[in-house]
Amino acid sequence: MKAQSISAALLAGVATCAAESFRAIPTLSPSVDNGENILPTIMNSSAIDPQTVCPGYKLMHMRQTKSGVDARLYLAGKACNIYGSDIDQLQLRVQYQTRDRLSVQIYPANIPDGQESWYKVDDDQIARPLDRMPVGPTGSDWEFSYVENPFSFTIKRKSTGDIVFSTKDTKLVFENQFVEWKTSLPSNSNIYGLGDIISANFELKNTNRTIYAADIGDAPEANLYGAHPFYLDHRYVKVNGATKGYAHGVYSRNFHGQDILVREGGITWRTIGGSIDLFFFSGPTPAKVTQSYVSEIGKPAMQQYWTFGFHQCRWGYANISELDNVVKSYQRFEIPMETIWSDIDYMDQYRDFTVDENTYPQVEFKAWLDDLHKEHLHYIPIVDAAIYITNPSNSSESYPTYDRGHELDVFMKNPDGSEYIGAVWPGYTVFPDWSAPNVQKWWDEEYISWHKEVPFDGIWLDMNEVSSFCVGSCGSGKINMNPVHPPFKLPGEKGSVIYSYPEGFNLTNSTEAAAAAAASKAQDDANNAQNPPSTVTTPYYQIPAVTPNVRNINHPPYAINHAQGNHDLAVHAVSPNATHHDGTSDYDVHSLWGALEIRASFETLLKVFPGKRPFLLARSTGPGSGKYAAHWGGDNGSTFYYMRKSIQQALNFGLFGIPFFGVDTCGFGGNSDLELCSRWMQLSAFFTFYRNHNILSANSQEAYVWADVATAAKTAMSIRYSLLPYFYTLMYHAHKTGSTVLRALSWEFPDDENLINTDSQFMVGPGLMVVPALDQGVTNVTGYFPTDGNTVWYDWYTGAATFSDGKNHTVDAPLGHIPVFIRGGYVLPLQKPALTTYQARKNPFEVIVALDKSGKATGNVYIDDGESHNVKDALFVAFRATKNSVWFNGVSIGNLDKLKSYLTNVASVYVLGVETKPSAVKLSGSQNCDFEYDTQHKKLTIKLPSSFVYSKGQKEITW
Ligand code: MIG
Repeated sequence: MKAQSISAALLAGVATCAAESFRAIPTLSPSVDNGENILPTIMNSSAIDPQTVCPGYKLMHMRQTKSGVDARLYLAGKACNIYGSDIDQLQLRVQYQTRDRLSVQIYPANIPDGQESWYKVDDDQIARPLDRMPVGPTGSDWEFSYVENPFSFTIKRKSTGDIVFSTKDTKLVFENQFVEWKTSLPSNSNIYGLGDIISANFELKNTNRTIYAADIGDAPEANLYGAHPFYLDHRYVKVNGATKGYAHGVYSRNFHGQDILVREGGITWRTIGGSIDLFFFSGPTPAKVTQSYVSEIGKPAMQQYWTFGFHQCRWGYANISELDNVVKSYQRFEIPMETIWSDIDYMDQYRDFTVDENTYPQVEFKAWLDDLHKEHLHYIPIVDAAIYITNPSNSSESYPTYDRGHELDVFMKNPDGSEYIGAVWPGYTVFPDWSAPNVQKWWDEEYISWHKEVPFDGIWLDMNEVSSFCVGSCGSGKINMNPVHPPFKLPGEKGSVIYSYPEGFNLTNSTEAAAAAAASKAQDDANNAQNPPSTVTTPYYQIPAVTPNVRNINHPPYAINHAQGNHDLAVHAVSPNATHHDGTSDYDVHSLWGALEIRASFETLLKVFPGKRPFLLARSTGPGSGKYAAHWGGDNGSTFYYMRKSIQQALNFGLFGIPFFGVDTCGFGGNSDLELCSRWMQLSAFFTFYRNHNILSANSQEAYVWADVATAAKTAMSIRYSLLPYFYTLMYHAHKTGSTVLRALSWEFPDDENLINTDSQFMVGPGLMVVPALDQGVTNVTGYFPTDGNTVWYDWYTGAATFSDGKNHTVDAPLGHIPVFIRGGYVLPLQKPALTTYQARKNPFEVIVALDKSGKATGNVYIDDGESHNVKDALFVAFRATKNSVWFNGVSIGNLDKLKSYLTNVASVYVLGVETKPSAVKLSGSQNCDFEYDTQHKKLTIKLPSSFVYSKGQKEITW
């Protein structure tokens, strides 16, 4: 069947489909997701400071090893048993692993059988940087020193004499449910990272960073979906009167729930388990720090070329004809749209690996997807972490995905060995256990067979914190009730209608804003009348006292500042006592569920698409997840605030090794509006992952909904699609070296102290700077134009040199215009844009050569087939420019004939910063080229003959 006829038929059917058949299913009471109301220890003024009562440790028996030193630490006095039971004897292991990497590890010397996971991270699950070729103390840039009693240690960078980390004059506290160490920071230290958190400032000062994977909307300062206990410390010192920046990185390989208290003078690290497993990366540039860190945790996956196209998603595309209408509308308005996504709407009653036969009938859907693929467009559906559990008493019900998984014994358990049953969208659910022996087989088979019915191109992994809408195994003994409705209203349901708008909506749309405000108040009043707001505001739950050598994993004695559900770890997540096949409790590995699902899913997609790069987008991530997946910033809101924060999120995930990153453009929660969506469609066009996504029932926000947004989006997209070869090449470098793609200005200009907190503008690679307008109602924006002495910033739109003085300047930014600057010294590879990446790759290439003050520039372009997992054929062309020439130097692997269709001609070279009109432009010293010179903007445009293509070997153009 043809798409045309299908969609016509469906369009005719829309009216009847809209009146959804009502299923009478019981709704879970909101109380199922209530935990205890706990006072986090850091907010408890009567909580005892372990430093005042604990004895610390005494170092003995130090001995040299091949890579460093080993020693024993003995409890130096009476156990304090403050938030757990003190461990008597610890092992200290120091390894000078490479010149720039030092490891300091402290863990119990005698770990009883079955308790390994209490203290150590499984190296197979999360890669541990190893001392493959230890350099020893003399070959290292680091120096480890210590005090015996009470034990403390200090880490110094030899080349700078800088003390980067010291526990001096503090006590180490090491208990079975609590580890505390304190380090001092000098006043010139600037800390970044420690996520997944959105914070007031890019640079972290006086802030509490809690790490515990949570299904929680993007609340500021809250512990969000992933666990990334890594920070970059960037310090500025005066050397001979000039300011110099030195950076190092610290990775604390601990994934237990934890509070990291960052203060002016130091950091207090408190975790509710695990051990001390620290790695120091000496930089000294920020770029080198991230490369070293990311190379150890796992370098980012190379992405397929099409994934750089624009993605459209929303929660609430109710049927195939709605999807079809979105695709067609983008085409009609000639706005590039590469990939259409499905949220949970397509599923049969929210069950993974199904389609709803009423709204997404499988045969028609497959035909529609086949037609989509013929147009070189793509499709990505969501897959939720939780698996519906078949109701055994309903003989008409069939959910083989669960039945097969149950048969293969792949789900998480209760401590008594029964299946752990929580609740998510479909009702009572079970959860895959990534340590179950058969789990990969089951997961593979579900996808392989489903892909035959629903030919998707990538997978979106949601809810993998892992989220559950009730406390504990709430479905145990109740699955005869399945399916059940979640214990809350869906967005758009009565009482949960969305009335919010971006900041300033009342200024731009006053009548609508007033009506929305009134409706919102009426809804709140009605809700309050029905369910008076609870009066319990103070925490009531008293954590039981420590029982020696017994762990309380449901309510650990130290309460981390977990932002979800009154701080109870069991709320809106699988509970701490859920148990895995390898014997671990959720308590010990909670924050790694997402990372493990990501890894398993990557293996699966390699089987679904043999030889091709898997595309995965995941919500909960950990160190190394970038090796397999992309990430989005989670449930932001449709506000200018979240648009601004998206830059900080992108930069942080760059530090965490997940450079393929984007946020829900135009905003997820709440209604968007013309102004915000226009700004945001333009801003996100410069992120690696570019997707518009919206919550169920909020006003539509596709780029064509407002004429002005359509125009703004097209403008920014034509720049993005021109830059696809540049983006793709940057991703290639990230994949090969662990480098970042979106960059903080401070990483590119590491000696400029003015950039400490700059996350309102950013770099794409080394050669492009974006200075977006981020506030409502503005028509200009003030940006900082850093310089390294040789820097020239060229306006993207005119090619003219602009400010290059290391100062703030205000530039025009009327709605529909995003200020973008090219950095002199860099060569950017481009290609003429098109409506799809497939078409764009058929267009001629172009090159921008942006000269710096000394008349130089370098850059490169990487070209392959855009999809192979193991690349066999590829071309890499390096560019090197001087005042009056540019050289192309190509090197290749494999057979370039296979890349022929991608090696279109290089049509033009634009040279920026050419002071005077040249008399001639020559190819290889002889052949004359056409050229134009723009005197006003000092821009030379060289037209190359149509035979000019990227190739192996050298080519030279002179002027
Ligand atoms: O609890 O699938 O972050 O992108 O639209 C909500 C519905 C579940 C959360 C994801 C969001 C997605 C939504 N999901």
